[in-house]
Amino acid sequence: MTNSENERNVDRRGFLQRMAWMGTAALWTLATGVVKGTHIEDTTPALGDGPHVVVDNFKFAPATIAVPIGATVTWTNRDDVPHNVVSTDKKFASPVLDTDEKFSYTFPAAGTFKYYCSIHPRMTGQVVVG
Ligand SMILES: [Cu+2]
Repeated sequence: MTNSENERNVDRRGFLQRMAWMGTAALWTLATGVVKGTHIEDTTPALGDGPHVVVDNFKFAPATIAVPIGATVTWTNRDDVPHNVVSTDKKFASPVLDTDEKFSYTFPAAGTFKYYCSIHPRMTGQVVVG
């Protein structure tokens, strides 16, 4: 083995060691990400705090929700098709919510606030505030 061949081999070993280290680092990052993801799911209540309406199977559930003045209602689309939440009186309107996306609106005054899904107008619900 000549001197220069020996140097090349050393170089290659160093390269392989760096690659192995990078692979370990990448795996560690992935593992940490998975742990973090699990951690968030474990500590966050499935439906969040406050009054909640779930959109599932082309229905708002509950269809009527009663909340105190100042409450923030959160809608979550648990359906596998997009829906939205649009106030009949144009008081609020969500963007189109894909699966698991949320929309929140705070109701500052008493009243009955009807809403529907403009994509599927037969989907209706109401928030009774007061
Ligand atoms: Cu819909």
